[in-house]
Amino acid sequence: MAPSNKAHVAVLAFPFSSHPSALFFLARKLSEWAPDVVFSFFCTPKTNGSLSSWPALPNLRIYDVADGLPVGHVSKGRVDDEIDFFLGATPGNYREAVKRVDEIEKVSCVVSDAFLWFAREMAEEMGVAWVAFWIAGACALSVHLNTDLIRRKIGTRTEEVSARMDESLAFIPGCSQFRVRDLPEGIVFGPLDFSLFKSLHRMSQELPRATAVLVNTVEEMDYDPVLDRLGTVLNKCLPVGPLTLLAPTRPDSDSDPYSCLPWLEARAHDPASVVYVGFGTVIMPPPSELAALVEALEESGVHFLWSLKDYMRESLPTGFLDRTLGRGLVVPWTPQSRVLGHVAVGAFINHCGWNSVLESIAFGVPMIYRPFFADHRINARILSQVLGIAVEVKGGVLTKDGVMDGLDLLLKREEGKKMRERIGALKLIAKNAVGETGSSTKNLKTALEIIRGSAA
Ligand code: U2F
Repeated sequence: MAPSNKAHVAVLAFPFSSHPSALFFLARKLSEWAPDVVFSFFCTPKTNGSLSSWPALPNLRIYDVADGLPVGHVSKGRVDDEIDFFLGATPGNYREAVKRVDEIEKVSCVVSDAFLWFAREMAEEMGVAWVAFWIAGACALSVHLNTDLIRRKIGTRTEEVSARMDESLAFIPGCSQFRVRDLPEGIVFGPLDFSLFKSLHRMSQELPRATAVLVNTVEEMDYDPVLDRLGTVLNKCLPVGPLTLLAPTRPDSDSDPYSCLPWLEARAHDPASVVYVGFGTVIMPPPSELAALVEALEESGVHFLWSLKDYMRESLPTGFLDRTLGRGLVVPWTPQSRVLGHVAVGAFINHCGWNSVLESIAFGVPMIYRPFFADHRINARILSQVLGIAVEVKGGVLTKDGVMDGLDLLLKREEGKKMRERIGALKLIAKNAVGETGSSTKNLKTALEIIRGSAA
Protein backbone atom coordinates (compact mmCIF):
# COMPACT_ATOMS: atom_id res chain seq x y z
CA MET A 1 0.00 0.00 0.00
CA ALA A 2 1.37 3.40 -0.96
CA PRO A 3 1.12 5.71 2.09
CA SER A 4 -0.82 8.82 1.21
CA ASN A 5 -2.74 11.60 2.96
CA LYS A 6 -4.85 12.09 -0.08
CA ALA A 7 -8.57 11.56 0.42
CA HIS A 8 -9.76 8.50 -1.47
CA VAL A 9 -13.49 7.87 -1.50
CA ALA A 10 -14.99 4.48 -2.33
CA VAL A 11 -18.43 5.06 -3.86
CA LEU A 12 -20.67 1.97 -3.81
CA ALA A 13 -23.65 2.07 -6.16
CA PHE A 14 -26.83 -0.04 -6.21
CA PRO A 15 -27.08 -1.13 -9.85
CA PHE A 16 -30.83 -0.96 -10.56
CA SER A 17 -33.34 1.58 -11.92
CA SER A 18 -32.23 5.20 -11.66
CA HIS A 19 -30.04 4.52 -8.58
CA PRO A 20 -26.60 4.16 -10.20
CA SER A 21 -26.84 7.18 -12.49
CA ALA A 22 -27.96 9.40 -9.59
CA LEU A 23 -25.05 8.34 -7.38
CA PHE A 24 -22.66 8.56 -10.31
CA PHE A 25 -23.77 12.09 -10.93
CA LEU A 26 -23.25 12.94 -7.27
CA ALA A 27 -19.75 11.43 -7.41
CA ARG A 28 -19.01 13.48 -10.52
CA LYS A 29 -20.20 16.68 -8.89
CA LEU A 30 -17.98 16.05 -5.87
CA SER A 31 -15.06 15.07 -8.14
CA GLU A 32 -15.39 18.36 -10.03
CA TRP A 33 -15.50 20.36 -6.82
CA ALA A 34 -12.57 18.49 -5.26
CA PRO A 35 -9.98 17.67 -7.92
CA ASP A 36 -7.53 16.72 -5.14
CA VAL A 37 -9.79 13.92 -3.89
CA VAL A 38 -9.86 10.56 -5.67
CA PHE A 39 -13.26 8.90 -6.16
CA SER A 40 -13.48 5.19 -6.97
CA PHE A 41 -16.95 4.26 -8.19
CA PHE A 42 -18.02 0.61 -7.86
CA CYS A 43 -20.91 -0.94 -9.75
CA THR A 44 -21.74 -3.94 -11.94
CA PRO A 45 -20.15 -4.18 -15.42
CA LYS A 46 -23.45 -3.67 -17.25
CA THR A 47 -24.23 -0.44 -15.39
CA ASN A 48 -20.69 0.83 -15.61
CA GLY A 49 -20.92 0.27 -19.37
CA SER A 50 -24.02 2.44 -19.55
CA LEU A 51 -22.17 5.28 -17.80
CA SER A 52 -19.35 5.31 -20.34
CA SER A 53 -20.91 8.14 -22.36
CA TRP A 54 -20.02 10.62 -19.61
CA PRO A 55 -16.79 12.55 -20.23
CA ALA A 56 -13.95 11.15 -18.13
CA LEU A 57 -12.71 13.00 -15.05
CA PRO A 58 -9.09 12.44 -13.96
CA ASN A 59 -9.98 11.85 -10.29
CA LEU A 60 -13.04 9.64 -10.86
CA ARG A 61 -12.30 5.99 -11.55
CA ILE A 62 -14.78 3.26 -12.31
CA TYR A 63 -14.47 -0.34 -11.07
CA ASP A 64 -16.59 -3.42 -11.67
CA VAL A 65 -18.13 -5.58 -8.97
CA ALA A 66 -19.64 -9.01 -9.68
CA ASP A 67 -23.37 -8.97 -10.49
CA GLY A 68 -23.92 -12.44 -9.01
CA LEU A 69 -25.61 -13.77 -12.16
CA PRO A 70 -24.90 -17.46 -12.78
CA VAL A 71 -22.67 -18.13 -15.79
CA GLY A 72 -24.81 -18.37 -18.92
CA HIS A 73 -27.80 -16.76 -17.19
CA VAL A 74 -30.46 -15.74 -19.67
CA SER A 75 -32.52 -12.80 -18.45
CA LYS A 76 -36.28 -13.37 -18.33
CA GLY A 77 -36.65 -9.61 -18.03
CA ARG A 78 -37.54 -9.91 -14.33
CA VAL A 79 -35.61 -7.30 -12.38
CA ASP A 80 -36.51 -9.05 -9.08
CA ASP A 81 -34.50 -12.11 -10.13
CA GLU A 82 -31.51 -9.96 -11.00
CA ILE A 83 -31.76 -8.12 -7.68
CA ASP A 84 -31.86 -11.48 -5.88
CA PHE A 85 -28.70 -12.70 -7.59
CA PHE A 86 -26.97 -9.38 -7.04
CA LEU A 87 -27.81 -9.19 -3.32
CA GLY A 88 -26.70 -12.81 -2.99
CA ALA A 89 -23.25 -11.69 -4.18
CA THR A 90 -23.09 -8.82 -1.66
CA PRO A 91 -21.23 -7.79 0.39
CA GLY A 92 -18.42 -10.09 -0.84
CA ASN A 93 -18.34 -8.55 -4.32
CA TYR A 94 -17.88 -4.99 -2.96
CA ARG A 95 -15.44 -6.08 -0.25
CA GLU A 96 -13.23 -7.81 -2.78
CA ALA A 97 -13.26 -4.92 -5.26
CA VAL A 98 -12.72 -2.23 -2.61
CA LYS A 99 -9.92 -4.25 -0.99
CA ARG A 100 -8.07 -4.30 -4.32
CA VAL A 101 -8.09 -0.50 -4.67
CA ASP A 102 -7.51 0.05 -0.93
CA GLU A 103 -4.27 -1.92 -1.20
CA ILE A 104 -3.03 0.51 -3.83
CA GLU A 105 -4.40 3.72 -2.35
CA LYS A 106 -5.89 3.71 1.15
CA VAL A 107 -9.63 4.38 1.22
CA SER A 108 -10.43 7.28 3.56
CA CYS A 109 -14.24 7.36 3.30
CA VAL A 110 -17.08 5.17 2.02
CA VAL A 111 -20.02 6.79 0.25
CA SER A 112 -22.79 4.38 -0.69
CA ASP A 113 -26.33 4.08 -1.89
CA ALA A 114 -28.35 3.83 1.33
CA PHE A 115 -29.69 0.45 0.14
CA LEU A 116 -26.17 -1.00 0.64
CA TRP A 117 -26.38 -1.14 4.45
CA PHE A 118 -23.24 -3.30 4.73
CA ALA A 119 -21.18 -0.26 3.72
CA ARG A 120 -21.39 0.67 7.42
CA GLU A 121 -19.54 -2.52 8.40
CA MET A 122 -17.00 -2.06 5.62
CA ALA A 123 -16.32 1.54 6.64
CA GLU A 124 -16.03 0.56 10.31
CA GLU A 125 -13.54 -2.20 9.51
CA MET A 126 -11.44 0.29 7.55
CA GLY A 127 -11.79 2.86 10.35
CA VAL A 128 -13.35 5.47 8.06
CA ALA A 129 -16.64 7.39 7.83
CA TRP A 130 -19.74 6.10 6.02
CA VAL A 131 -21.80 8.66 4.13
CA ALA A 132 -25.04 7.22 2.70
CA PHE A 133 -27.09 8.59 -0.18
CA TRP A 134 -30.89 8.18 -0.18
CA ILE A 135 -32.05 8.74 -3.74
CA ALA A 136 -35.73 9.36 -2.84
CA GLY A 137 -37.70 11.74 -0.62
CA ALA A 138 -37.63 12.42 3.12
CA CYS A 139 -41.07 10.93 3.86
CA ALA A 140 -40.20 7.64 2.21
CA LEU A 141 -36.96 7.55 4.18
CA SER A 142 -38.85 8.30 7.36
CA VAL A 143 -41.26 5.39 6.99
CA HIS A 144 -38.39 3.00 6.20
CA LEU A 145 -36.49 4.17 9.27
CA ASN A 146 -39.59 3.40 11.32
CA THR A 147 -40.02 -0.14 9.96
CA ASP A 148 -39.66 -1.81 13.38
CA LEU A 149 -42.08 0.63 15.03
CA ILE A 150 -44.64 0.22 12.23
CA ARG A 151 -44.37 -3.56 12.44
CA ARG A 152 -44.94 -3.44 16.20
CA LYS A 153 -47.99 -1.17 15.85
CA ILE A 154 -49.58 -2.70 12.75
CA GLY A 155 -48.27 -6.28 12.68
CA THR A 156 -47.15 -8.24 9.65
CA ARG A 157 -49.73 -11.03 9.38
CA THR A 158 -51.76 -10.59 6.20
CA GLU A 159 -55.14 -10.67 7.99
CA GLU A 160 -54.20 -8.07 10.61
CA VAL A 161 -52.55 -5.74 8.09
CA SER A 162 -55.42 -5.97 5.58
CA ALA A 163 -57.86 -4.93 8.29
CA ARG A 164 -55.82 -1.82 9.09
CA MET A 165 -55.00 -0.54 5.61
CA ASP A 166 -56.84 2.76 6.10
CA GLU A 167 -55.31 3.62 9.47
CA SER A 168 -53.13 6.69 9.66
CA LEU A 169 -49.40 6.61 10.43
CA ALA A 170 -49.87 9.53 12.82
CA PHE A 171 -47.74 7.70 15.40
CA ILE A 172 -44.71 8.69 13.28
CA PRO A 173 -44.03 12.42 13.63
CA GLY A 174 -44.92 14.23 10.39
CA CYS A 175 -46.60 11.18 8.81
CA SER A 176 -50.24 11.66 9.78
CA GLN A 177 -51.31 12.12 6.17
CA PHE A 178 -50.09 8.64 5.22
CA ARG A 179 -52.14 5.48 5.62
CA VAL A 180 -50.92 1.93 6.07
CA ARG A 181 -51.87 1.27 2.43
CA ASP A 182 -49.46 4.00 1.29
CA LEU A 183 -46.43 2.21 2.73
CA PRO A 184 -43.82 0.70 0.44
CA GLU A 185 -44.00 -3.09 0.11
CA GLY A 186 -41.69 -4.92 2.50
CA ILE A 187 -42.56 -2.90 5.61
CA VAL A 188 -45.75 -4.65 6.72
CA PHE A 189 -47.10 -6.20 3.51
CA GLY A 190 -45.69 -7.76 0.37
CA PRO A 191 -43.17 -10.62 0.37
CA LEU A 192 -41.24 -9.62 3.49
CA ASP A 193 -38.71 -12.38 2.84
CA PHE A 194 -37.70 -10.96 -0.59
CA SER A 195 -33.97 -10.22 -0.47
CA LEU A 196 -34.40 -6.51 -1.28
CA PHE A 197 -36.98 -6.02 1.49
CA LYS A 198 -34.72 -7.78 3.98
CA SER A 199 -31.91 -5.44 2.91
CA LEU A 200 -34.11 -2.38 3.33
CA HIS A 201 -34.98 -3.54 6.84
CA ARG A 202 -31.27 -3.82 7.67
CA MET A 203 -30.78 -0.40 6.09
CA SER A 204 -33.35 1.08 8.49
CA GLN A 205 -31.28 -0.22 11.41
CA GLU A 206 -27.89 0.83 10.05
CA LEU A 207 -28.59 4.31 8.65
CA PRO A 208 -28.72 6.01 12.07
CA ARG A 209 -25.07 4.99 12.44
CA ALA A 210 -23.94 6.68 9.22
CA THR A 211 -21.82 9.79 9.68
CA ALA A 212 -24.23 11.58 7.35
CA VAL A 213 -27.16 10.73 5.09
CA LEU A 214 -27.64 12.77 1.92
CA VAL A 215 -31.25 12.97 0.76
CA ASN A 216 -32.36 13.86 -2.77
CA THR A 217 -34.76 16.59 -1.69
CA VAL A 218 -34.90 20.31 -0.96
CA GLU A 219 -34.76 21.58 2.61
CA GLU A 220 -37.34 24.33 2.00
CA MET A 221 -39.69 22.13 0.02
CA ASP A 222 -39.94 18.83 1.77
CA TYR A 223 -42.40 18.24 4.46
CA ASP A 224 -40.84 20.05 7.43
CA PRO A 225 -41.78 17.91 10.46
CA VAL A 226 -40.35 14.88 8.67
CA LEU A 227 -37.02 16.52 7.88
CA ASP A 228 -36.81 17.87 11.44
CA ARG A 229 -37.44 14.40 12.79
CA LEU A 230 -34.86 12.84 10.46
CA GLY A 231 -32.40 15.37 11.83
CA THR A 232 -32.87 13.88 15.30
CA VAL A 233 -32.71 10.22 14.26
CA LEU A 234 -29.75 10.48 11.89
CA ASN A 235 -26.32 11.80 12.86
CA LYS A 236 -26.55 14.31 10.05
CA CYS A 237 -29.31 14.63 7.46
CA LEU A 238 -28.32 16.69 4.43
CA PRO A 239 -30.93 17.47 1.73
CA VAL A 240 -28.97 17.92 -1.51
CA GLY A 241 -31.63 17.82 -4.22
CA PRO A 242 -32.90 18.06 -6.79
CA LEU A 243 -29.95 16.27 -8.33
CA THR A 244 -31.45 16.98 -11.74
CA LEU A 245 -30.81 20.68 -11.29
CA LEU A 246 -27.35 20.18 -9.85
CA ALA A 247 -26.51 18.36 -13.08
CA PRO A 248 -25.54 20.82 -15.79
CA THR A 249 -25.62 18.15 -18.47
CA ARG A 250 -26.25 14.42 -18.30
CA PRO A 251 -25.22 12.53 -21.42
CA ASP A 252 -27.22 9.49 -20.25
CA SER A 253 -30.54 11.30 -20.22
CA ASP A 254 -29.90 14.46 -22.23
CA SER A 255 -29.27 13.02 -25.64
CA ASP A 256 -32.23 13.12 -27.97
CA PRO A 257 -31.85 10.24 -30.44
CA TYR A 258 -35.58 10.24 -31.29
CA SER A 259 -35.83 13.99 -31.94
CA CYS A 260 -38.35 14.74 -29.20
CA LEU A 261 -37.12 18.29 -28.75
CA PRO A 262 -37.59 19.42 -32.38
CA TRP A 263 -41.02 17.76 -32.27
CA LEU A 264 -41.90 19.78 -29.15
CA GLU A 265 -40.41 22.90 -30.70
CA ALA A 266 -43.04 22.70 -33.41
CA ARG A 267 -45.62 23.08 -30.60
CA ALA A 268 -43.83 25.98 -28.87
CA HIS A 269 -46.46 28.40 -30.14
CA ASP A 270 -48.99 26.73 -27.82
CA PRO A 271 -47.49 26.72 -24.29
CA ALA A 272 -48.49 24.00 -21.82
CA SER A 273 -50.52 22.11 -24.41
CA VAL A 274 -48.62 18.81 -24.68
CA VAL A 275 -48.91 15.97 -22.20
CA TYR A 276 -45.77 13.97 -21.49
CA VAL A 277 -46.24 10.32 -20.48
CA GLY A 278 -43.50 8.31 -18.79
CA PHE A 279 -43.40 5.63 -16.11
CA GLY A 280 -39.70 5.61 -15.23
CA THR A 281 -37.16 2.89 -15.73
CA VAL A 282 -38.73 -0.12 -14.03
CA ILE A 283 -42.47 -0.53 -14.35
CA MET A 284 -44.97 -0.56 -17.14
CA PRO A 285 -48.75 -0.41 -16.65
CA PRO A 286 -50.57 -3.73 -17.16
CA PRO A 287 -52.03 -4.27 -20.67
CA SER A 288 -55.59 -3.32 -19.68
CA GLU A 289 -54.42 0.03 -18.29
CA LEU A 290 -52.17 0.61 -21.25
CA ALA A 291 -55.20 0.12 -23.49
CA ALA A 292 -57.23 2.60 -21.41
CA LEU A 293 -54.45 5.16 -21.60
CA VAL A 294 -54.27 4.75 -25.37
CA GLU A 295 -58.01 5.31 -25.69
CA ALA A 296 -57.82 8.44 -23.51
CA LEU A 297 -54.95 9.90 -25.51
CA GLU A 298 -56.74 9.16 -28.75
CA GLU A 299 -60.17 10.44 -27.75
CA SER A 300 -59.01 13.55 -25.84
CA GLY A 301 -57.36 14.92 -28.96
CA VAL A 302 -54.39 16.24 -26.95
CA HIS A 303 -50.84 16.35 -28.26
CA PHE A 304 -48.70 13.82 -26.45
CA LEU A 305 -45.13 12.60 -26.14
CA TRP A 306 -44.79 9.12 -24.66
CA SER A 307 -41.65 7.38 -23.40
CA LEU A 308 -42.59 3.72 -23.98
CA LYS A 309 -40.12 0.87 -23.97
CA ASP A 310 -39.83 -0.94 -27.29
CA TYR A 311 -41.10 -4.26 -25.96
CA MET A 312 -44.35 -2.54 -24.94
CA ARG A 313 -44.81 -0.82 -28.25
CA GLU A 314 -46.11 -4.08 -29.69
CA SER A 315 -49.00 -3.94 -27.20
CA LEU A 316 -50.34 -0.71 -28.70
CA PRO A 317 -53.58 -1.27 -30.64
CA THR A 318 -53.26 -1.56 -34.39
CA GLY A 319 -53.60 1.77 -36.11
CA PHE A 320 -53.15 3.90 -32.96
CA LEU A 321 -49.83 5.33 -34.08
CA ASP A 322 -51.15 6.11 -37.56
CA ARG A 323 -54.36 7.65 -36.28
CA THR A 324 -52.44 9.95 -33.91
CA LEU A 325 -49.62 10.72 -36.33
CA GLY A 326 -48.70 14.39 -36.10
CA ARG A 327 -50.14 14.95 -32.65
CA GLY A 328 -48.50 12.03 -30.85
CA LEU A 329 -44.91 10.84 -30.62
CA VAL A 330 -44.11 7.48 -29.00
CA VAL A 331 -40.42 6.77 -28.44
CA PRO A 332 -38.41 4.35 -26.28
CA TRP A 333 -36.41 7.10 -24.55
CA THR A 334 -36.68 10.86 -24.11
CA PRO A 335 -34.33 13.44 -22.62
CA GLN A 336 -36.91 13.72 -19.82
CA SER A 337 -35.59 16.77 -17.97
CA ARG A 338 -35.27 18.74 -21.18
CA VAL A 339 -38.74 17.60 -22.25
CA LEU A 340 -40.23 18.78 -18.96
CA GLY A 341 -38.34 22.04 -19.33
CA HIS A 342 -39.91 22.69 -22.74
CA VAL A 343 -42.53 25.43 -22.88
CA ALA A 344 -44.97 23.24 -24.84
CA VAL A 345 -45.32 20.65 -22.05
CA GLY A 346 -48.26 21.24 -19.71
CA ALA A 347 -48.82 17.96 -17.86
CA PHE A 348 -46.91 14.81 -16.95
CA ILE A 349 -48.61 11.43 -16.52
CA ASN A 350 -46.30 9.35 -14.35
CA HIS A 351 -45.89 6.71 -11.63
CA CYS A 352 -44.59 9.02 -8.87
CA GLY A 353 -41.01 7.75 -9.09
CA TRP A 354 -39.10 10.27 -7.03
CA ASN A 355 -36.77 11.45 -9.80
CA SER A 356 -39.70 12.09 -12.13
CA VAL A 357 -41.49 13.94 -9.35
CA LEU A 358 -38.49 16.16 -8.64
CA GLU A 359 -37.90 16.80 -12.33
CA SER A 360 -41.53 17.83 -12.77
CA ILE A 361 -41.18 20.22 -9.83
CA ALA A 362 -37.86 21.53 -11.11
CA PHE A 363 -39.54 22.50 -14.38
CA GLY A 364 -42.95 23.47 -13.01
CA VAL A 365 -45.11 20.82 -14.72
CA PRO A 366 -48.17 19.57 -12.74
CA MET A 367 -48.77 15.82 -12.72
CA ILE A 368 -51.40 13.13 -13.12
CA TYR A 369 -50.24 10.03 -11.32
CA ARG A 370 -50.85 6.33 -11.16
CA PRO A 371 -48.64 4.93 -8.36
CA PHE A 372 -47.49 1.31 -8.56
CA PHE A 373 -45.05 0.23 -5.84
CA ALA A 374 -42.27 1.19 -3.44
CA ASP A 375 -42.35 4.89 -2.48
CA HIS A 376 -44.85 5.82 -5.22
CA ARG A 377 -47.92 5.98 -2.94
CA ILE A 378 -46.10 8.01 -0.29
CA ASN A 379 -44.87 10.45 -2.94
CA ALA A 380 -48.38 10.62 -4.38
CA ARG A 381 -49.89 11.65 -1.03
CA ILE A 382 -47.33 14.44 -0.62
CA LEU A 383 -48.00 15.74 -4.12
CA SER A 384 -51.76 15.87 -3.73
CA GLN A 385 -52.41 16.26 0.01
CA VAL A 386 -49.49 18.44 1.07
CA LEU A 387 -48.21 20.28 -2.00
CA GLY A 388 -51.36 20.37 -4.18
CA ILE A 389 -49.46 20.02 -7.45
CA ALA A 390 -50.77 16.74 -8.82
CA VAL A 391 -53.93 14.75 -9.21
CA GLU A 392 -54.42 11.02 -8.88
CA VAL A 393 -56.05 9.36 -11.83
CA LYS A 394 -59.62 8.69 -10.67
CA GLY A 395 -60.02 5.27 -9.06
CA GLY A 396 -56.25 4.86 -8.68
CA VAL A 397 -55.77 2.92 -11.95
CA LEU A 398 -55.59 4.13 -15.54
CA THR A 399 -59.05 4.23 -17.10
CA LYS A 400 -60.10 6.13 -20.19
CA ASP A 401 -62.44 8.45 -18.29
CA GLY A 402 -60.02 8.92 -15.38
CA VAL A 403 -57.16 9.98 -17.64
CA MET A 404 -59.37 12.24 -19.74
CA ASP A 405 -60.74 13.91 -16.64
CA GLY A 406 -57.21 14.44 -15.27
CA LEU A 407 -56.06 15.95 -18.57
CA ASP A 408 -59.06 18.24 -18.69
CA LEU A 409 -58.41 19.38 -15.12
CA LEU A 410 -54.73 20.11 -15.65
CA LEU A 411 -54.87 21.59 -19.13
CA LYS A 412 -58.17 23.43 -19.10
CA ARG A 413 -59.75 24.01 -15.69
CA GLU A 414 -59.10 26.70 -13.06
CA GLU A 415 -57.93 24.02 -10.61
CA GLY A 416 -55.16 23.09 -13.06
CA LYS A 417 -54.14 26.73 -13.32
CA LYS A 418 -53.84 26.90 -9.52
CA MET A 419 -51.70 23.75 -9.51
CA ARG A 420 -49.46 25.29 -12.15
CA GLU A 421 -49.04 28.38 -9.98
CA ARG A 422 -48.20 26.30 -6.90
CA ILE A 423 -45.68 24.15 -8.74
CA GLY A 424 -44.23 27.32 -10.29
CA ALA A 425 -43.47 28.57 -6.77
CA LEU A 426 -41.81 25.27 -5.88
CA LYS A 427 -39.79 25.44 -9.09
CA LEU A 428 -38.25 28.68 -7.84
CA ILE A 429 -37.52 27.16 -4.42
CA ALA A 430 -35.81 24.21 -6.09
CA LYS A 431 -33.82 26.50 -8.37
CA ASN A 432 -32.66 28.65 -5.45
CA ALA A 433 -31.66 25.57 -3.43
CA VAL A 434 -29.06 24.62 -6.03
CA GLY A 435 -27.85 28.21 -6.56
CA GLU A 436 -24.44 29.30 -5.34
CA THR A 437 -25.68 30.07 -1.82
CA GLY A 438 -28.68 27.73 -1.81
CA SER A 439 -29.37 25.12 0.85
CA SER A 440 -28.64 22.06 -1.30
CA THR A 441 -25.35 23.51 -2.52
CA LYS A 442 -24.43 24.36 1.07
CA ASN A 443 -25.34 20.86 2.26
CA LEU A 444 -23.35 19.22 -0.51
CA LYS A 445 -20.35 21.31 0.48
CA THR A 446 -20.82 20.14 4.07
CA ALA A 447 -20.87 16.57 2.76
CA LEU A 448 -17.61 17.23 0.94
CA GLU A 449 -16.05 18.54 4.14
CA ILE A 450 -17.10 15.36 5.93
CA ILE A 451 -15.64 13.28 3.14
CA ARG A 452 -12.37 15.22 3.17
CA GLY A 453 -12.28 15.33 6.98
CA SER A 454 -12.15 11.61 7.21
CA ALA A 455 -8.89 11.65 5.26
CA ALA A 456 -7.06 13.31 8.17
C1 U2F B 1 -37.21 3.96 -9.12
O1 U2F B 1 -37.85 4.78 -10.05
P1 U2F B 1 -37.65 4.83 -11.63
O2 U2F B 1 -36.21 4.79 -11.97
O3 U2F B 1 -38.49 3.84 -12.31
O4 U2F B 1 -38.30 6.26 -11.94
P2 U2F B 1 -37.82 7.70 -11.55
O5 U2F B 1 -37.39 7.81 -10.13
O6 U2F B 1 -38.90 8.59 -11.96
O7 U2F B 1 -36.54 7.95 -12.45
C2 U2F B 1 -36.54 7.79 -13.83
C3 U2F B 1 -35.34 8.57 -14.35
O8 U2F B 1 -35.09 8.16 -15.70
C4 U2F B 1 -35.10 9.31 -16.57
C5 U2F B 1 -35.90 10.36 -15.82
C6 U2F B 1 -35.58 10.06 -14.35
O9 U2F B 1 -34.41 10.75 -13.96
O10 U2F B 1 -35.52 11.64 -16.23
N1 U2F B 1 -35.74 8.98 -17.84
C7 U2F B 1 -35.37 9.66 -18.96
O11 U2F B 1 -34.49 10.54 -18.92
N2 U2F B 1 -35.98 9.35 -20.15
C8 U2F B 1 -36.96 8.41 -20.25
O12 U2F B 1 -37.46 8.20 -21.37
C9 U2F B 1 -37.34 7.71 -19.08
C10 U2F B 1 -36.72 8.03 -17.88
C11 U2F B 1 -38.29 3.43 -8.23
F1 U2F B 1 -39.20 2.77 -9.02
C12 U2F B 1 -38.98 4.56 -7.52
O13 U2F B 1 -39.87 4.00 -6.61
C13 U2F B 1 -38.05 5.44 -6.77
O14 U2F B 1 -38.73 6.59 -6.34
C14 U2F B 1 -36.89 5.84 -7.66
C15 U2F B 1 -35.86 6.54 -6.85
O15 U2F B 1 -35.46 5.62 -5.83
O16 U2F B 1 -36.30 4.72 -8.32
